[in-house]
Formats: sequence, structure tokens, C-alpha cells
Amino acid sequence: MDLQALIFDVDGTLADTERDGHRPAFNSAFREFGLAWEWDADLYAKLLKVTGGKERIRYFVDHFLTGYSKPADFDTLVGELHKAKTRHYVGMLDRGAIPLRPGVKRLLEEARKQGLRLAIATTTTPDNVIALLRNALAADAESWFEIIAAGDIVPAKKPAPDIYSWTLEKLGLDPRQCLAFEDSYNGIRASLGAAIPTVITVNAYTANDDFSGALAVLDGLGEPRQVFNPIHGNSYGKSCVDMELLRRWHGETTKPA
Ligand code: XBP
Ligand code: MG
Repeated sequence: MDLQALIFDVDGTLADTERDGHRPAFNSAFREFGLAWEWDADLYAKLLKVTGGKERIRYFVDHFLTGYSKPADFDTLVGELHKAKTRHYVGMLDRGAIPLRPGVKRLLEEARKQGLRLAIATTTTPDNVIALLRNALAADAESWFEIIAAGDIVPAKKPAPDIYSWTLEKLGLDPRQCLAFEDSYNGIRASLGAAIPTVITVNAYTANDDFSGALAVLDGLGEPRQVFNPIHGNSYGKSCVDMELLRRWHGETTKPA
């Protein structure tokens, strides 16, 4: 089966958004609501176990806040906090505070030139994706992606495969015609759960995650002057990920056993 589409996760994969993006945005929202909750970088590593901002706030309250009794309108509070967090986060993106990871723009441009179909499958809020694409990639970057599957579009977030299954259905493709790009354990569980061969680019929060089943694991896509370090898989002598390398990896998945 030919490679037809590339499906990208956003947080941690297109950009390093968590430590200096989402985390301070959550903290700004907590301050705005007069809550003395502060997520430092170490605590946030533990909270990342749960995908989705609303889900993460609930997990924090249930597991890390001893002695807090939830108000009757707790669900509303979580919703309002999350809206404020999204506003703070989008504000950061609009100020250009978060760049794409090295190699992302180069690879997307090459894929577009070669007629690959592009999609996004993420648990983050749609507004966040649009703001990142517009500010960090190109003013018209939203239109580069045929499908942007994000946030609450499916109820079960990663590691459930639902967001990837939804994307495949919209693309009308077999998983073997696609490659997914992820950065985390929850992410690869979701993509492999939908049977999509997956390339991993790790980051500081996910470097020790279990990536069993990945086609390749690297520390980034690499640029000609900022080459990747391969962690697992065959790099075929390449030092940055390009369409030729992706086709090689994809070929490994379609070889007869
Ligand atoms: C990303 C996330 C997101 C963001 C927060 O996971 O966990 O929840 O941290 O986004 P993945 P929202 O990269 O696996 O998709 O606050 O907008 O939910
Ligand atoms: Mg991710």
C-alpha cells in the first residue's frame, strides 16, 4: 500500500508546548480565579499522564489536592478555568512565544510538494491548534491540513485510539496508507491502537516513555544543521527526516512477512 497521508499530533510533536506553554497558561487561569494552585514543572510531568486540559484539572484535584472540598458547581468551575486557560495559551501563541520544533516546517513543506495528504489528531482544544499553525507555521497553514481532529470531537481522549480512528474515517484511508507522528506514551498507544505505523520524536517530558511498536524513535525530525539522534530504528544513513526516509520506514510496514 502506498503512503498517502501524514497525521500529526500537536503538543510535544509539532511544538514543545507543555512546560512553557500549557503549564503557565493553567497557572494564569488558577490565579485569575483566586486559586492558590501552582503547577511546577515536576508536578506537571506527573499530570501529563492524563491528556486533555479539563481532564488534567480534575485529575489534579482528585489526586494531588488533599483537604479540598469541591464546590457544588465544580463542573462549571472546571469549564470556566479551562476557558480562561485557553485564552491565556492562545495569547502566548499570538505573541509568537512558541516555535515549531526543528524540521517540522521543512518536512510539512516537502510533504505538500509531493502531494501527501496532511491531518492533525490531537487532544488539545481546536483554538490552540489554529493559533499555533497560524503563528508558528504560516498565515494559511490551517488550509495545509485536510482534517484537524482536536479536543472534544471524540469523547475518549488519547490513549484511546478514537481520535485517530475518526481521522482515518474522514480521510477515507486504511491505516496502512498513513504514518502518525507522536511524542508520548499516550500518543503512541492511540495511534497504534488505530493500527497506524508511528514515528516518535521525544522531548524532555517523554524521553523515558515506553515506545514499543514504534517504527522509529528520534530526538527530533532534524534539520541539515541540527541533525537528529536516532534512539531506535534504522536511519538509512539519513541525518534528518525527509520524505525519502518516511517512505523507507513505511516500506518496512508493508513488506511481506
Ligand atoms: C496533549 C495534551 C493536551 C494539552 C492541553 O496531548 O495533553 O491536553 O496539554 O490541552 P497529546 P487542552 O499531545 O497526546 O494530544 O487544555 O486544550 O485540553
Ligand atoms: Mg503529544
